[in-house]
Amino acid sequence: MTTPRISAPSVEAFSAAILRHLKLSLGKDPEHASLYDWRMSLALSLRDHVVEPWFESTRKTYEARGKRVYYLSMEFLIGRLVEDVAVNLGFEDIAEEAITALGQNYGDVVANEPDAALGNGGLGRLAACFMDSLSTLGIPAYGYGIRYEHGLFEQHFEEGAQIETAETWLSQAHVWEFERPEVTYPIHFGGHVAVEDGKTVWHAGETVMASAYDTPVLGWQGRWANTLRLWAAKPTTNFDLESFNRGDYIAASAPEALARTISRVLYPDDTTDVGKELRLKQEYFFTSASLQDLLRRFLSEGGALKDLPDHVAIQLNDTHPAIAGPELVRLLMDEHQFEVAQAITTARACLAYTNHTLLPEALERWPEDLFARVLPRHYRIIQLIEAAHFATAGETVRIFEHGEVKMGELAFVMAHHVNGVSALHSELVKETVFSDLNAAYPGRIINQTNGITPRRWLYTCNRPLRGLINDTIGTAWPDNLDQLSGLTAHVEDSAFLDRFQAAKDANKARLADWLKARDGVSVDPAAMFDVQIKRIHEYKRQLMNLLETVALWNDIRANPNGAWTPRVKLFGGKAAPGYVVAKEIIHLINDAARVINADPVTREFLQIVYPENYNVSMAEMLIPAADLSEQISTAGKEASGTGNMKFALNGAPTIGTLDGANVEIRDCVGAENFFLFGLTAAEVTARRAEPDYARTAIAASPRLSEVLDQIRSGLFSGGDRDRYVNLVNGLYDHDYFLVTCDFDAYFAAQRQVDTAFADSRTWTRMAALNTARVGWFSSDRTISGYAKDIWQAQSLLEQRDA
Ligand code: DL6
Repeated sequence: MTTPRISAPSVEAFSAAILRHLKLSLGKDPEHASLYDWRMSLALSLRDHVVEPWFESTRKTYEARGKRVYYLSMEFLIGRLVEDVAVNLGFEDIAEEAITALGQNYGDVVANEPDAALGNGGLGRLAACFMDSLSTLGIPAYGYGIRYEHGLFEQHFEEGAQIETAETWLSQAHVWEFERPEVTYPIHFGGHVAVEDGKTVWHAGETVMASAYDTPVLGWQGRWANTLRLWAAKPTTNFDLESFNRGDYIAASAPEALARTISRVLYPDDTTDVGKELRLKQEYFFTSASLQDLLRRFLSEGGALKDLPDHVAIQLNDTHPAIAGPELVRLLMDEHQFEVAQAITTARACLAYTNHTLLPEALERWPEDLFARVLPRHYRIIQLIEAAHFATAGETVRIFEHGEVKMGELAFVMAHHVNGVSALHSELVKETVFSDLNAAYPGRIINQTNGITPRRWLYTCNRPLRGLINDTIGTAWPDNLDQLSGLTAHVEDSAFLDRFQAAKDANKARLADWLKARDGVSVDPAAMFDVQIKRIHEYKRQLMNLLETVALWNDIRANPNGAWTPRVKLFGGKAAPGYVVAKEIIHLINDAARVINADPVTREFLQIVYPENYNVSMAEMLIPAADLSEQISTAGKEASGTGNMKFALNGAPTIGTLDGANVEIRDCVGAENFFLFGLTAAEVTARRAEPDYARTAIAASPRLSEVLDQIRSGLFSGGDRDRYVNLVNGLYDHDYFLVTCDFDAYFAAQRQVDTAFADSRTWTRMAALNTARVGWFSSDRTISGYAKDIWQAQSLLEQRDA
């Protein structure tokens, strides 16, 4: 194990630091301090120890003059940081003992921190895991994104239906960030383009300022710290005094309000039409600020722009920052006098693009007229880029088509590498969405299977299992996760399996207590915890899970004395506010839960629990407590998944389809430790071509027919036959995601799960093998792959022990 860089304070010294912050930073004495005050003081005391390694890493980065990675992402789903920082510093015990000595409950203090919910789901959480790994590996990197005033909306249920309210994480001071008022860049929109003295000039119609806020991201054992730089939009003039003096107070504040709109809200949907213009402005806002910033840094170190690709690797997290291509070309041409061809070549040598979805509606396209109005200079530059692309690759693939600008194609053409996020997904990217571009630019598409940081997703969130692993294979695994394979030798050892089971039981008991305390819901920790947590989407098929639950309920009612395996079906996730079908699915789950949970005949065997407002912190509670991981998307639709990796790592076998990274997880854990069902991606395509495939599947399944009839009859909706008519008719008429076709196979696989779970020793062995065999899914491995295959970036850590 490598030694921590940071020397830990004594508990007494750390307690004194907390008290000092309580007094001097919070202005409170211990007698009157609230939980908030204690949490802030703890966070500030931890932060004091982050600054030095952060400075040192920055110093080394400047000295090395090597390559820096710039990760541009609309989303960073960070969650809480107190525990994360304490763990990475190696101070977790000290922090806990100090807070306890001061008369506070550490768990309560930690839980007081709001989640930084600057993302929708997998894509944003991946970005957060990548930041963690970049720091752990000592690769100089900056994350660039938006400092949204309101993160992902808060979800509430009213009579089972999802209601959204604004999230308000910044209503309290965010202690982890440092404001950089001196780091600002103008961001222009609109206006027109003119040629003056042979030079193209953009006369902008509107300008806002991008203002930087930096959060240090500390890696494992404090060896390295990179920076997450988030941009807030500010006006060029803060306040219109003339209007104020006239008594027009609203007009006086208008410039600030208008500018702030740009960084006010995280869009709760990847696919929404609402606010198209604002979203385009958000994307350009943070991308332009980030590129201006990295160019300023490069030039301030005396770099020559022709050498930019040797020093700068820019990764585009999906198409959201795809405007980086034309923006970098614009900066090189308009501000640094590059010729167009040289600008395009230089920009492309810096840029790489990650595709995270094959869903056509999630591949961004902007109406040409909107785009030309908001970004007139870029509109012209994209024409130049398209012309250069035609000259190289012919005109098979256009960037402008049907009156739209296609951002996927733009990102592809302007990237030296394009990567998918699982082996299957990367192949499908080649065969489907980008097949022509793949033919035109062979070798450009590569794969980098996603990963997760084991520091947060096992070490921190699953203390009981951490303890067992430390005792069994030592403590070097958190930054060398392949070492988990050492657990394999112990899966026949009954003492080890007892402890593995005890760890799971402890996590289940913790979840049960939390559900009781937060929602007043009682669950039986002896039952199987069967968990599906993720964004609510038709392709993820929460609906199929619910239909299977109702079918199981019917079977138990028909045979109440059968040997049923008790189950708690746990759901968690938010639906985009404008996604009507997803919201109907949430409503149906909650409606069915009300009826099924009240049934005295089935109560001891089946329960549905759907805690509202799923977020990162809730995932940290649910995943270690899960017995079964639901990864049941329609094959070919889930690009990778990362929840699937977190569950397997925490000893929850998967029931799943051959989709995304499930395929690779199954290869690693072994087919016998994975409950596979359903059509393959190729079979899905073939089945869709069959006439009436859904009606045929429903007619062939008496179980499914019964469930659909029950829903239609109003059984779960208080007699209201209209509530789910669209949802049910949708399955008969256009079941694009093949819920009906996979239903029977899914039901059968669940019964295999029942049987396997009933044999608790065999189940625990299977769970332990899942943990032992998924070390490959560490985001350290993923980032090492990006560094080697895409960025050519090096670690600056002096020495890393094996
Ligand atoms: O790559 C991270 C994550 C994958 O694990 C998920 O499978 C994928 O759905 C998600 N993609 C997105 C982008 N938009 N959509 N839909 O969130 O990326």
